[in-house]
Amino acid sequence: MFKQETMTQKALNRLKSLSKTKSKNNSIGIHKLYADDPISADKKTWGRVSSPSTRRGFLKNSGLLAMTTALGSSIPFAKNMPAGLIPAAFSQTNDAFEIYGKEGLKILNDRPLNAETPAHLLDDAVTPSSRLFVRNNGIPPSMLEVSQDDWVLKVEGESCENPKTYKISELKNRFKSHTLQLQIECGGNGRSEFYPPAKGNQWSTGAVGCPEWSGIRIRDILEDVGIKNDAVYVAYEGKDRHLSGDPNKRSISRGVPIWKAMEDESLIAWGMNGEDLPLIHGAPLRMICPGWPASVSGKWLSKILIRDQIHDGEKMTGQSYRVPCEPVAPGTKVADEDMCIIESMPVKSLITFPRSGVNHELKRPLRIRGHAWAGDLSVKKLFLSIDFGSTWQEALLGDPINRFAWQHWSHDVIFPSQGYYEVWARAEDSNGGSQPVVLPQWNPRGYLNNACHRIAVQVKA
Ligand SMILES: Nc1nc2c(c(=O)[nH]1)N[C@H]1C(S)=C(S)[C@@H](COP(=O)(O)O)O[C@H]1N2
Ligand SMILES: [Mo]
Repeated sequence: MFKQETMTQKALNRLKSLSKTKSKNNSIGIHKLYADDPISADKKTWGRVSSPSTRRGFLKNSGLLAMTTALGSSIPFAKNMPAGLIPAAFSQTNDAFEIYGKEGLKILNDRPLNAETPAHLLDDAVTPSSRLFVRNNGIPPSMLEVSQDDWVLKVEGESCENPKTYKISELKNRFKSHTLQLQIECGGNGRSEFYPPAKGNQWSTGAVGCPEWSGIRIRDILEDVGIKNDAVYVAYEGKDRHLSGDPNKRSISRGVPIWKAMEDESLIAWGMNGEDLPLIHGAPLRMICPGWPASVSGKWLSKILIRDQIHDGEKMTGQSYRVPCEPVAPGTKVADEDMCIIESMPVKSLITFPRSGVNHELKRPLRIRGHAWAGDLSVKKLFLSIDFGSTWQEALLGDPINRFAWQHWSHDVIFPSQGYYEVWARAEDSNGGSQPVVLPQWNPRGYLNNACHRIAVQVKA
């Protein structure tokens, strides 16, 4: 899907000039640029106003790769390709603005690119790559930079006995491969519901997914280099760039305590759903530490650091991916030293069928289904309510296919009359913890919203 196209010399020159043009527009996302004034946006971005025929020629020459570079993210792509090198369709709605290889995602930001999946498109047992959310903090590397043959992974850090550099072929040949279905969820998923609102991507429910990943255990690599006794944390560095374009700044570099990195399901992955990792999801190599905020699952992985202290990389410190150590009133400013790092994500569930807003015939039962997950724990029970939480019915809940895979549930609901109903889903974890029906504890950055998902059903006689 993300196969590189043949590059002609002409296309390479074009790429160079595009990246120059792009830097002039550094401060503004292309989506916004086009929303404001599509015609002049075309001119600013491409240096000319194009006609449909010249555009077609351009696409044939340098293709998706050039668009990737121009947009500073992986290939946002317009569905219908009307006039304009970058179609004026970008200016209209999110529906007209598509990311290459994706289907029906909602774009929240295009610089950096962030897009979430509507709940009804997360219905698959295993999330296909076309439906996995995208969360970038910076500018991903280009297709040219992520070849499997040239890529190296360095392992070093204060608590690393013998720093080493591995080629991908070595990782594949020397260590045992594992394929597991593992859930990742952005720490900010659900942020849009908090009040007072928190800055950042206004995720609703769609920054979660559960694809099948293939790779090796992080533990096997750590043991290969040797871990000193004072090791505390394992962190990643990736090959994406800071939004400013400054090569000395990093967009994100996070990590996990060493025990989490040593778990059976913490992987260095090169594959997703039986194919090579798509560029947008971290090709050619990424970390997966499931059940924790997905920000610990570093994409475009180029370095693993074994640290003798809690990692202090970009977005590890300050207020990033942290919540108040003690509960605070909504709207409170909290000092950095009173913020604690988020570890396991809380219990949560999603209704993936039917889509909210369906009409349903009164005389038939309606089979509702979805998934549930619980960070490092598992889900023990799943309840549905059709009366705003007054009464709850227990759904049929399956076991995870492996630890850290989400669990599927379903239940036949019989509505007592025609009219407007809401179906609410509430999961309970293996420690007896439940999803809140209203909202969990407010926090300044709007993390960890695991409130019940609800859909609307109009029942007709
Ligand atoms: N190198 C790198 N790794 C990264 C990020 C990033 O911006 N750069 N974003 C993180 C965050 S915040 C999330 S939620 C997940 C998103 O993974 P996905 O885009 O494959 O869904 O990747 C994480 N890993
Ligand atoms: Mo995230």
